[in-house]
Amino acid sequence: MIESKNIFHEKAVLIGVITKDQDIDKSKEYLDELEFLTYTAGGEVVKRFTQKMEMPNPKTFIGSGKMADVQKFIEENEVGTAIFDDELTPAQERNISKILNCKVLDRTNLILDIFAQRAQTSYARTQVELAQCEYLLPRLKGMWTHLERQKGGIGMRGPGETEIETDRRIVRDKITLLKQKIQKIDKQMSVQRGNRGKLVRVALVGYTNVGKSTLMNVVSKSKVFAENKLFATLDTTVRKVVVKNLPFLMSDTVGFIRKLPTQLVESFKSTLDEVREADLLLHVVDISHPNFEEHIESVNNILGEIDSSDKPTIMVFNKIDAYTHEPFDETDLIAQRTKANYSLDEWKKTWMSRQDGNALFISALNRDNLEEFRKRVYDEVRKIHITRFPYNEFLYPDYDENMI
Ligand SMILES: Nc1nc2c(ncn2[C@@H]2O[C@H](COP(=O)(O)OP(=O)(O)OP(=O)(O)O)[C@@H](O)[C@H]2O)c(=O)[nH]1
Ligand SMILES: [Mg+2]
Repeated sequence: MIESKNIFHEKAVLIGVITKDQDIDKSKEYLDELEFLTYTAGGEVVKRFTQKMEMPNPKTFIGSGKMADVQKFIEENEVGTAIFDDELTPAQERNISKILNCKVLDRTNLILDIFAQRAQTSYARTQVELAQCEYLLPRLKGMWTHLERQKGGIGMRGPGETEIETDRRIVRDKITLLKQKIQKIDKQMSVQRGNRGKLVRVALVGYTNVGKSTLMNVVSKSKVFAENKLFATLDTTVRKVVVKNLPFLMSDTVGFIRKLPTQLVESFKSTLDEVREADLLLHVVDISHPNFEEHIESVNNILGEIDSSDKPTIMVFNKIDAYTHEPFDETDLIAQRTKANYSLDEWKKTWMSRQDGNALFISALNRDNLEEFRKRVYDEVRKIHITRFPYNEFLYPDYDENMI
């Protein structure tokens, strides 16, 4: 299953809906992200289709007229893949495949596929494979239920059902096997973590592509893979960092995304142990992204899912070099001032007061304001450190900028 490397060699179209809860702007932002995901998976988006509707059509997600447009475009332009922004039910996927006669994927498929492509270590691969199996299993069940309904429960012992039952058993067995494998590695990793002693543990967390690995590299002088694609990092890297003479551990891990498939959060729980067991979180945000506030919310939701909401956290707003805003025209009597008009200073004020001072504004790329970053992290780590090593406090005198 994991071999599904580079399923894309072809052109793709994106399909999304505009609903009551998802206006035109939101829909555009979501499709932008879906396009970035497609690009990360190796595909090329040639057209986007959107439709205004109360709620998605239960049979085909979009209406039949729009579907005919999509079908025509796909045929005329030899498009191989249609990608829907929301999770499709097994029935929708089947119906749409029949009409479009091409590969039909949803957001979850796409994310799972990127994870499969990017998994480097056997541990990451095992976790992704588990997520893929978990995703597949209810879908096989869906197919079976569908058959049962169609045939009214009579004559169900036919080859169709047996095949699906066998498939389900194979997938279930595989899930058991993968879980055992993960458990074994977990034990080894937990021993490794135990061996690290009582050093304070700091975890970088945040939405995907915000610059966590770049910051890790700058701070710890290590070489963690960073690039402008989604989910560059799938494993957790831990480095010992010393600021002045205070040592602590810093970890960089997988980035989060809106609607991260639950199967992935589940199976990546062990990779996320580093976050769960951290003493301090550095929540990195890409302030140059128009949707950064929504990203913060998604990250906070996932932190909640892994019981890490209440940890001490510093908000680290990165990419200040790339932040742009539309200056507000005071002479325009009709226009309303919006957040898009905020200057960097206004965001600083807003977040400093919201976070009780626990916010930093930096550029990891240009190394702007890294001194303040180091100082803030040092102060927080030191507070925790001296509770663990109370007799060694004299070893860690107050921060002195000249000594870094
Ligand atoms: N302009 C600008 N770009 C940055 C900055 N920091 C990182 N980047 C770029 O943002 C992209 C993503 O950086 P990564 O460090 O890979 O991001 P990440 O958060 O580790 O991403 P995932 O591992 O995919 O979750 C890269 O192209 C970086 O060069 C910054 O301060 N300013
Ligand atoms: Mg990374």
